[in-house]
This record gives sequence, structure tokens and C-alpha cells, in this order.
Amino acid sequence: AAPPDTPLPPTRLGPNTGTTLPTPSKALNDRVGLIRGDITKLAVDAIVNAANQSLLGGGGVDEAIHRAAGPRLYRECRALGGCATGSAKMTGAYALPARRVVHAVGPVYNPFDRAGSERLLTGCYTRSLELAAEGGCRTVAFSAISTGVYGYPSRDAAPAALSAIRAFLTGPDGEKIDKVVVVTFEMKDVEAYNQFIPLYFPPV
Ligand code: AR6
Repeated sequence: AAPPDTPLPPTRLGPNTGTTLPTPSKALNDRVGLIRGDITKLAVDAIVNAANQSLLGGGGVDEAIHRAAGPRLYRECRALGGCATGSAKMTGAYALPARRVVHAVGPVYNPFDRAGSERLLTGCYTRSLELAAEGGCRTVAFSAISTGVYGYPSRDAAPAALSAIRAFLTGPDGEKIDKVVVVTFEMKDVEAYNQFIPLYFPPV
């Protein structure tokens, strides 16, 4: 083992990034969180749904959100005319405790085009944060987009999500959002986030 005063080598931040470990910041770390539970219970400004291109509902977290929000959510979604993969659209939240729902359309994971999958997944996170900020939403909770039915491996999805969240919070519109939490449901996502959060948001 290296003696304790030896500087650590640059840590690679997971697939396709090639970036070195960012500077630790307590102020930034206080603005991100990880919880495990049901996203439909959260009284945040915006929850982010893992939707599909139709925006008309489906299974998984999408089904849970539509069930808890009630039929008015479906009616508003129907008027939106769908959404491209890698993007998102925002609606009201109706019977949910949240104020707004951002419907993000993640990619179906393509193991033969990992870079393309990552670009689309990162796009979902970035666009969702842009929409939330534009809509005056200061607290945002994300579901683990694409890691269910869409087959995106959690160990690859977590660093892509964290990279986009960090870039937004440290970017020109970052101050428009106070707090971002990732809501995990299954242990594989908890483990992936526990592995990658200290790399993207290093402890001070
Ligand atoms: N709260 C938080 N997370 C949840 C909940 C919940 N109540 N329920 C499930 N999850 P998925 P995708 C987690 O399959 O992979 C739908 O049919 C789940 O453990 O919901 O993006 C849509 O309509 C997983 O980590 O979304 C689309 O057609 C995460 O939510 C398609 O599935 C996302 O899993 C989208 O697939």
C-alpha cells in the first residue's frame, strides 16, 4: 500500500468519461442526495418520471406515478404529442404531493452502442434539470431512468446521471436549483450510487 502522504493517482470516473476526480466541495455535496423509496410520496418541486416516447404511461415507476397522480395527468400527457428519446417534457402533478412531473424518455440500452446510449441518458438528466429550472422548481427528485424495463446497467447509468447532475449544478443555471435527489428503488441502484457518488461528489 502507498504511504498516506502519497498523492492518489487520478481516478477515472467510470465508462466513457476519462475525467479526473473533481475538487471536493461541501456546498455542492449538500445539494445532492440519495434516498431509497417510492418517488410518488415525495413533496418536492419536481419528480422525474422514467417515461416512454408516447408519454401515455406504461409499467414501472411510470405506472406508479400515473396511478398516484390520477387521470388528469394522463389527459395532460395526451395533449403533449409524445417526446423524443433523450429529452423530457413537464406537466402538473395533480394528486401527487410534488408540484410538477418531468417526464424523461430514457434510451432502451443498446450494448452495441454504449456511447449513444450514454448520450441519450445524459440528455434526459440535463433536459429535465433545464425544464425544472425554467419552471422555477428548486428541488428535484429523479427516478433511476432506463435502469428497469429499458435494461440500462445500473453501474453505467449511475455515473452518467451523476455526471449530468454535477455539470448542471456547477453550470451557468446551476444556482436555479437548490437540491437534486436520486430516488432508488432496487438494491442494484443503491449500490451503484454508493459506489459513484464519492467520485462525482468527493467527501471534503
Ligand atoms: N419509485 C421509485 N422508483 C421506482 C418505482 C417507484 N414507485 N417503481 C419502480 N422504480 P422503469 P425504464 C424504479 O422500468 O427502465 C415503463 O413501462 C425501478 O426499480 O420504471 O426507464 C415506461 O412506460 C427502476 O430502477 O423505467 C417505459 O415504457 C427505475 O424505477 C419503460 O418502462 C426505472 O425503471 C421505461 O423503462
